[in-house]
Amino acid sequence: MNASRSVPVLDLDPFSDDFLAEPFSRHALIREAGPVVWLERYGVWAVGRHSDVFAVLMDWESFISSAGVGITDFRVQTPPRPPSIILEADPPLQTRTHKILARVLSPAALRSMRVAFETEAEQLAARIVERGTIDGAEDIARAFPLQVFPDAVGLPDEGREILPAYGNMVFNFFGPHNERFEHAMANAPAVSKAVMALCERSAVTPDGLAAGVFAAHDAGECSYAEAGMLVRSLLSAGLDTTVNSIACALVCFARFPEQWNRVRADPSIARNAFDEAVRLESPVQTFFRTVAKPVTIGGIELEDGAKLLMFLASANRDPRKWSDPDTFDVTRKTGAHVGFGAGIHRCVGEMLSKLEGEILIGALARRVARFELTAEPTLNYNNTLRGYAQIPLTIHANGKPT
Ligand code: 8QM
Repeated sequence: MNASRSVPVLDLDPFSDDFLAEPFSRHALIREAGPVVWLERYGVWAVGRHSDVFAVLMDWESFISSAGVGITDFRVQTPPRPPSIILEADPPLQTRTHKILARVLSPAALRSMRVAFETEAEQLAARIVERGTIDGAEDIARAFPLQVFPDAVGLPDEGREILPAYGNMVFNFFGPHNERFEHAMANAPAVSKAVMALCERSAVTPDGLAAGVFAAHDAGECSYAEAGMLVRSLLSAGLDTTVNSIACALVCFARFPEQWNRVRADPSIARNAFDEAVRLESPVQTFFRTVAKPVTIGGIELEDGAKLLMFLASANRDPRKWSDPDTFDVTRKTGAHVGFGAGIHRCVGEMLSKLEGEILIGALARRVARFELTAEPTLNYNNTLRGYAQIPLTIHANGKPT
């Protein structure tokens, strides 16, 4: 084994309130300790440097997803919802399902959403400028995706209200069985059942993303049950992620007002500004893989069956990769960040998320001169996601004294 190598052992708990309140300084400790470290509290390996996180993401044969991408090993424990057939799957299944969702979320499909997104973004921007004093987490970050995304999927109005509770369950599940996990999972069977009811062909409109998934079933690319599971994946992956990305972007704009001024001066950089916020804050902080054959990282052997934690957020601020990694720079070249993953599991909804971000930020840039924090934002603690419960803001309108 690793008798002759010194394995860095850390007793950090990456799922504790303490760690989540200020994860970034802890990530530096992990990166400095070595290419791979042992987290003794949970008995798992972890990587935090960009090059190692990226290498693990790319090597899906050594680091599999089908045993779960949380700390729970599906080969030992039964997960509270049937495994995702895209996230918690390996090729060849994942290749087939990814292809279906990639087509459903293709540029052509997204083009038809632009007008509806713009209309909603304009109304929202006008509304918050009118009000002046808002909670950016609720009135912008949750309000926008919660309206446009279920519409785009083709969900009925009735039943959508379950989605926040479902997201809370999905993203806390990836962590250990801490208090947050227990609380989020309290109603798991009922919540799962309500969500699956939204994933029936009879429940969705004939022109949305869900209908596109059922069309793939009609074409013989998947079973009816698999189509329902892929609609579930849209609902699992598409909402809380975007909500938190927008919340993170708002906090960045409030904390770096000169960067907001650059977006106002040239709204065509809104999309890159959104991507830079994803790099800096990493709404998806972590995911696990499971070691499927003996491998080494930095000369240290990882045993078959071990869980390995990837600190995506740490890779996104690794000074080995980024200059001024802690600085929000809306014109930075963001291409190499791993906030949307990398390799075969790279986010299939990335372009939809960026379309939402671009359109919303663009609409805000035309009306808002400054986002002023009137109190510290409060974090929403979650085992996977970084986001905000509240962002108390005064909105200063364009063309008025600030
Ligand atoms: C995270 O259920 C799913 O397929 C699924 C759930 C969560 C995600 C992705 C897929 C990465 C955003």
